[in-house]
Amino acid sequence: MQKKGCSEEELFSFLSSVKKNDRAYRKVLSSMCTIPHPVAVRAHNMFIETNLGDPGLFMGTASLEALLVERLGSLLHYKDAGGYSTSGGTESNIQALRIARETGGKKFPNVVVPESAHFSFEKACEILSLELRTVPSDSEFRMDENKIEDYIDKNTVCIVGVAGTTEYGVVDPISYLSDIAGDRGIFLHVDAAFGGLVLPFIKNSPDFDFKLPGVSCISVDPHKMGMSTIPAGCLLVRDPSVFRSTEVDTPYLTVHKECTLCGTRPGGSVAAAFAVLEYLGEEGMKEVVDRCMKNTHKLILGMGELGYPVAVRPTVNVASFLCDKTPKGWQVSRTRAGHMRTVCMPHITEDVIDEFLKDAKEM
Ligand code: 0PR
Repeated sequence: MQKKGCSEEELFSFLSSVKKNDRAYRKVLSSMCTIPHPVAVRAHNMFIETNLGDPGLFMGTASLEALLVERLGSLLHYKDAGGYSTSGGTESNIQALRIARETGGKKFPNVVVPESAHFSFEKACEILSLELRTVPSDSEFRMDENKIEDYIDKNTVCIVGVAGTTEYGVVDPISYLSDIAGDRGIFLHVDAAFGGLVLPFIKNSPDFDFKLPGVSCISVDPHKMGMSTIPAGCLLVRDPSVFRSTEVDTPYLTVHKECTLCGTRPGGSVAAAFAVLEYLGEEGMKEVVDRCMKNTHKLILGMGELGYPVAVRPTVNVASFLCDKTPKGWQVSRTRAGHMRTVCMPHITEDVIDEFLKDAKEM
């Protein structure tokens, strides 16, 4: 730290020079985050100093968190869902597995996840000392229905399904998982960190949420397709009493128990997440998702014409291609199998796709 502070002008000129090293979103097709919606930024700034870690001090903000949970719960077919805001999919997945472990009551617990699961489950299992069992994918990169049962036994405390996979944008057979979990009384967690704010706005999309009776818990991230500011995730549960399993005493706060993983939690991004959903409503969200899906299909068609077929037709706006090159100046990513992975977030407009395809032709 400098002994003496600097001038504000000096400081901000330094900050702008640093920011120049960040990539603007325009040519980034690898990200699941995007430019926040203007109402998100306004709401975030309005609640910037609030801390949901001590909700008794910020009762207004805490009521917004409850409203966010209520809105997301209703969207995912259970308006009485319990929940709280998290820093994103990783934290939600850790907490989901923590609840499953605590309520499962097994001495040597294991968790069954699809091969396509996000790497956050690896972190969660390591932290929680859970055995991670990985079910191979079928030819469409979904959890193979015929193999699931081979991985479940009497020590399985949680089955995980992904609704909108990170690498291929597909949805696991959640309805089948719901039947198995229901029959065996196993906690079923659905990672809809990405798909949770896409699938409800797509006609005839597969069931993945609380509509299925076996689904116990869902991760959904407003800082992805919800166009919120970062960090904004949400963990939803069918039975709010499961939160007792992760509670600790917090004697010197305004509330005396806390079930969340983080202590201090931002209210700004919660206000932002709520603001976008409220402002756009279902119709506005559907328009955003329609546009992203239209652009995804345009990209799939264009890449196909250039000789780069899509690895699997996605259900959400993530498309991966049999292509080992990268157009100059663009940011894409690679799946574990080496496919070119793209995500058509709201900042990827139709003209951006045209430009990308033009450059892809020349690579
Ligand atoms: N579950 C799924 C299905 C995800 O796709 C992700 C993130 C997570 C959980 C974890 O969410 P958090 O990162 O919010 O904890 N998937 C992206 C990924 O890891 C996140 C991402 C976002 C990556 C922006 C790059 C980027 O620029 O690939």
